[in-house]
Amino acid sequence: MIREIVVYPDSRLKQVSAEVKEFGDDLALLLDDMYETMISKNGIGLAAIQVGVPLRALIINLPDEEGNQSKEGLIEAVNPVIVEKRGVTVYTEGCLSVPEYYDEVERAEWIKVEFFDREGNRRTIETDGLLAVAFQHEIDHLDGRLFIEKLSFLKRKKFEKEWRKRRKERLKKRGGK
Ligand code: QAP
Ligand code: CO
Repeated sequence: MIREIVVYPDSRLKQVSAEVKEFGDDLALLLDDMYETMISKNGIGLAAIQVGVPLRALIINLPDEEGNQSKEGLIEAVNPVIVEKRGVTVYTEGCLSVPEYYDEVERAEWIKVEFFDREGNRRTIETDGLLAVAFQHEIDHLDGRLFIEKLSFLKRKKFEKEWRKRRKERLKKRGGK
C-alpha cells in the first residue's frame, strides 16, 4: 500500500526514531509499503519516519550503471549504525520530504555501516560514492535531521526564501485569483 509522505516543516520529521525490537510481519509490511511509496514518488531512499512511522528502518534503491532501478538492488536497513567514516565529499541532495529542492551537502566519503535485515540477520556494508551519501542522508532522518539543516548559512537562507515564496504561491492559488 502506498502511504502518505510526511513533508517539511511537519514536526514529525524532527523526531528521533526508536529502535526496532520485533522482526516480524509488521516490520515486513512497513518495509514493503515504504518500497511501494518510494517507487511511486521516484525516490531512491526513504526512512520510516517519512511515512510517519518513528522506527529505525530505512530503504535505499539506487539505479544501476544503465540507470535502471530494480528491486534486486534494494537495501533494507534496520537499526543501522555508522561505525566508521572517512573523508569528505559533496553531493547535490534532494529528499521526498523536501520536494523540488536540491542543494549541495557535505558528507563523509566512505563509511562502514552495521544494521539488520528484515529477518533480523546482521549485515555490514563498507561503501563510498552515492550509496554512502544515501546511507548518511537516511540515517540522519532516524535522528530527526534533514539535509537542509546541513547546508551552509547562505544556502539555508536561499532555501528559506524559496520555501516562503512557494508557500505564498500555494496560498494565492487556493484563495482563488
Ligand atoms: C535521499 O532522496 C538521497 O525533490 C533520497 O521532487 C539524496 O529519493 C540519497 C525526490 C541524495 C542519495 C543522494 C526528491 C523525488 C527523491 C524530489 C530521494 C522530488 C522527487 C529524493
Ligand atoms: Co530524505
